Amino acid sequence: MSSFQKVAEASSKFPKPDAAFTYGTAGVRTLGSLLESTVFRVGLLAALRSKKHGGACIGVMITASHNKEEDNGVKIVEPMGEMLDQSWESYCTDLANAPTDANVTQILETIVSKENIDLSLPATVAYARDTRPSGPALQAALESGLAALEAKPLNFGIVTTPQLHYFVRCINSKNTDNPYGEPTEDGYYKKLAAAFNKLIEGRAKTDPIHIDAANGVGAPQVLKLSSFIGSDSLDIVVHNDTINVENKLNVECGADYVKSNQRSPSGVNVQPKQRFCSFDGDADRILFYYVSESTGKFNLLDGDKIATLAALYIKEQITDAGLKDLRVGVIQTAYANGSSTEYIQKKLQLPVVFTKTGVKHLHHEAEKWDIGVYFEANGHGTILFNSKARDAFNSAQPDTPAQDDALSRLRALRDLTNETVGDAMSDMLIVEVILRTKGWSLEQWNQCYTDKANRLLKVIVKDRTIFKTTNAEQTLTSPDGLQSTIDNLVAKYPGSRSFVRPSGTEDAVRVYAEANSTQDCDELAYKVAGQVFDQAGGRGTRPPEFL
Ligand code: 16G
Ligand code: MG
Repeated sequence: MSSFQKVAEASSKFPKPDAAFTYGTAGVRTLGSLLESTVFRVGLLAALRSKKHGGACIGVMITASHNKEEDNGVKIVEPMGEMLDQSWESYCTDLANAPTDANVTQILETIVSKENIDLSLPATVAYARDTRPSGPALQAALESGLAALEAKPLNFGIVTTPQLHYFVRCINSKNTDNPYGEPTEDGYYKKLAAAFNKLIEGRAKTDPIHIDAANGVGAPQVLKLSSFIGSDSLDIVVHNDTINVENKLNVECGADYVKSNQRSPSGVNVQPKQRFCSFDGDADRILFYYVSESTGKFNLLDGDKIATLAALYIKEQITDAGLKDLRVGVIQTAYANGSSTEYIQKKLQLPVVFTKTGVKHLHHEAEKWDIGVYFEANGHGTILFNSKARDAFNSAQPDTPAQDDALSRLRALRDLTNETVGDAMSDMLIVEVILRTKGWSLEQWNQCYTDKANRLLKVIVKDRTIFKTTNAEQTLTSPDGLQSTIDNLVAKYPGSRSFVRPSGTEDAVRVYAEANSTQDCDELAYKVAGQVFDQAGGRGTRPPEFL
């Protein structure tokens, strides 16, 4: 007789639809209407994960981020706020795809025995969702999963993804030497607001910051944050803030739209001198932009620009604080613009490490540094401070008042940062602090370096799993011969780069190219895409030969 009899009964209320699920780069993501059984089962797995961690609180976030409103998704958060350990991702995939209730309980039993889980331990799971219409039903399914394994449910309602990550870390660090904060929404706003107000002390107030909130959860949350900061310190104007009307979320707006289309979102009219940023649907990504006064041209400041700005500021602060032996590293992916890498290495004299695409890879690399700054070009990123950095900020003995000030700024910077995961609200304030400190407009910030021309194309092939990469996804090891074709093409365009990788989120192969001119870049991108199409069984229309 299974020890999971109650689970089997509860599971029968959430039959698996005829669909296949994968725990991918950012959890399971598909049409919200298909996800009830999966989210129920994620509840079961989260309960086991909590027991595996000796009863520590685990997080579950229900969101599909920048994807369309009908989609939804679910992901699990580890006790210190990180993404689910990769070794458990396949358990989630297996559970989600189990055809029958009996299969579900069998898989649970396998996990329990393989992972040596003591079922008598308590379990606690904190959860939240974004504004999607399918959210309430999925939340109910999750709660049934938690109840079936008697896990204690902590419902945080409708919040941003990074807020949920933050709450989980606060809960688990509460009684440690290094408590992260109060695990409440107000606690989050208070911590960020206090750190922000400390860092801008004595600086002149700037023009308002305009936010395109993608008609998502970031809209109400950033307004709450703003009320804690106070209008004496910062004016925030929120656009695309319609969260209660269907078919608005992420439609022609939000960070993903702005990055993919290289244009401002609909619903706003960006005027010269105005400072704009876009969040994505769950507010874990941010990008800035402005329109040139002289040319009227749209200019995007992406994750690479945020990483370089943050690295510049940190380098200055640790120098001013006399903490020169802290190791600061910047983590990027192959999508980082080559000019940003060059700026960090040559101008800032800081090391750059490349990882595979996906936040978890960057995050883990950043953990290896005393201060690790990581950002994907798409606007997802944060800064991590290890215990050596924290101790230095807290207990280094300053020789001068200037060093003392720099140390207190570093402490406040750490408080302003959501170290669990990229956070649009926190990142927005970090950027604001640095720009104010330097007295820079977005245009002045943009002048730090000039992006190389770049293009991202998508090719649909028969089987994208034949694409295997190494060297942080920059070199193909399969299909045979394709990499040398790419190398030969790249050699024809000075200062260029191109790489090909299978997408982790859709059935496509991505082709990236950059070069010194737009013409070279487009030519290279389309030529590489054509070769991918020819050599790997392209489907649909062959990419055009550019020119
Ligand atoms: C996911 C990742 C993002 C990555 C993107 C790549 C998280 C939270 N999100 O959205 O970091 O840039 O996938 O997508 O990890 P791709 O594999 O389809 O190019
Ligand atoms: Mg997101």
